[in-house]
Amino acid sequence: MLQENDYPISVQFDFASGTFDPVQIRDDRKLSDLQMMFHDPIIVNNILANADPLIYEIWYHPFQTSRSDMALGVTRLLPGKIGDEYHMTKGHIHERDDQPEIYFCVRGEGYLLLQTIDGEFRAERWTTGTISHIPPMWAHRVVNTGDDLLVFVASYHLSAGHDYRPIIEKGFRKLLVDRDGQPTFVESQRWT
Ligand code: S6P
Ligand code: ZN
Repeated sequence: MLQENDYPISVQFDFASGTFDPVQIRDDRKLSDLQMMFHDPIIVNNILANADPLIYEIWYHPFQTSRSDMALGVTRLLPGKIGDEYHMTKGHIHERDDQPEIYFCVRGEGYLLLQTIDGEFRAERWTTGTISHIPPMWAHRVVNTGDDLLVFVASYHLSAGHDYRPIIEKGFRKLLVDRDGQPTFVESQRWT
């Protein structure tokens, strides 16, 4: 017997704006939400003394039925840098170690950074149209190295859970910084 929430639902994605309608929840992540993520605390504090710029928006739609818990998340990552470091998402690992995710870059360019708890590191180059599979047990972060908005669509299970602690504590092994106008990987000092 179907329950009230067991019926199909569709939303309409707009490629021009990188948004969809109807949206259920929208989260804005500002610099103050990512203080621990960028490598130069002096630059972060100098910016925060005057302003708290928006880094990205997350538009969510949970699809919960009586037997399933999928979620759609669209992230709009603004172009820009904090000092020499490109705008990026906080990054997290799923609490459940059997939970993968699909990311689809629908606009812009950059990198998907992936890292295991043991420190295995991968960087996937993204251009518009790249679709990446994030296996379970890999922390994930997206970096916008372009001049345009980067938009990606995520599909995952709500029950996967989000753990930000490993990223807050040690970050990713590599940072993406601007060196003479070129996105360049450098080793993170925080990673030991
Ligand atoms: C959820 C999925 C995305 C992120 C979003 C923001 O599993 O990976 O929807 O939540 O891209 O990133 P973060 O690291 O701030 O959650
Ligand atoms: Zn995730």
